[in-house]
Amino acid sequence: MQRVRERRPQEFDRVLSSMCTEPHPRAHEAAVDFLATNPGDPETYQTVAELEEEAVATLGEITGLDDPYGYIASGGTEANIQAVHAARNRADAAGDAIGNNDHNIVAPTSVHFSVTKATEMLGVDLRTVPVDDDYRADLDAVQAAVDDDTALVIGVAGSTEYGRVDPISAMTDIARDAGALMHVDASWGGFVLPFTDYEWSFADASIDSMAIDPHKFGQAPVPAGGLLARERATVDALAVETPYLESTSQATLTGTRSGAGVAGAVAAMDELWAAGYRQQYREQQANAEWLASELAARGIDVVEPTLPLVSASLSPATFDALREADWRIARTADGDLRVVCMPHVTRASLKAFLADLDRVRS
Ligand code: 0PR
Repeated sequence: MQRVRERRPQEFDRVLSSMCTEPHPRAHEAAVDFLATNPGDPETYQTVAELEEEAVATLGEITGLDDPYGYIASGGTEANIQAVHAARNRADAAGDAIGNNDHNIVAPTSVHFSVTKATEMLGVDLRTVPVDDDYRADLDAVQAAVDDDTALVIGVAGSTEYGRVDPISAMTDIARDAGALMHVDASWGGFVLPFTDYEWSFADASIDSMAIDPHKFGQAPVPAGGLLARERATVDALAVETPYLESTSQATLTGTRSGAGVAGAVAAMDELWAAGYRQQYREQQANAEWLASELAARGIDVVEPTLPLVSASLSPATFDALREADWRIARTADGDLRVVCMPHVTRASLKAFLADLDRVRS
């Protein structure tokens, strides 16, 4: 049997729903080269371990952090889980002294569902607060939700459904006043936000940790997420001893993990940081604005794309007809169409999409 050889992976030309993209060719090559390496065993696979340190250093540069701690995770899910995990462990350690281990975390309803996974696994209470009319965390609601038992506040910098950036600085102030840590989920937005005026980074606010995924806008192959921390204590709070490895401790959630993601991330960032990513941001932001104006010109309600992501209302029948025409499109929880302008999305494919939209609506 040749079950794989007979098949080709899906083309990207009709994929408008994905937050992953085709890896940069150099990243692809690097991933193949390092496929059999395991950064989970850094004393055996020393080259990939060095590359991981370099990846974290470059992610620090991108996010405004001089001496970053952290590692290349399997994705935004793992980075978010570990941010909650570290905050819980740090709060536990502080709480032990006063006999209180009853923690909560506060995040807007727009937060990615990986945070639900984290709080379920870690036994902490998730307090979600509403977003405002522009889909950003409502600050009064954040303020009202935090208390002495809040271990972590999470803000999203580039939200999954509408590409919104929460008011990170103000949320960080609220977290600080409550004695909580602050985490920013820039899993999707992290490689475009450096080219915008948003306040989102370690340089903009005294945030403690961040998720930023090379395998999304970073053009690295899956699996390559990033967990970054300002203080060593955050990563130390995750570390377990590794008695039979030559290294002494491990802070990752996974054990054996792919060196392909690590090497691919470094290769992509070497090629693209900063000029290539800037160019990609400009093109995709222009594509998103163009698509939004074309949809609006057809009388369709559109949410303004503040990052390269367009949401618009389409009837279920139109949506289904476009799926039938092989467009890979997704919906928000409210049923809006969601088009993510990732690097593989070209103006030509958006034109073809609009032509099909006009056909199915007529
Ligand atoms: N944080 C944010 C803001 C995200 O948008 C996502 C993923 C995550 C965290 C979790 O990241 P990982 O999936 O890397 O663990 N958001 C999309 C989603 O889950 C990702 C996606 C990727 C969707 C590829 C579709 C797709 O084809 O919906």
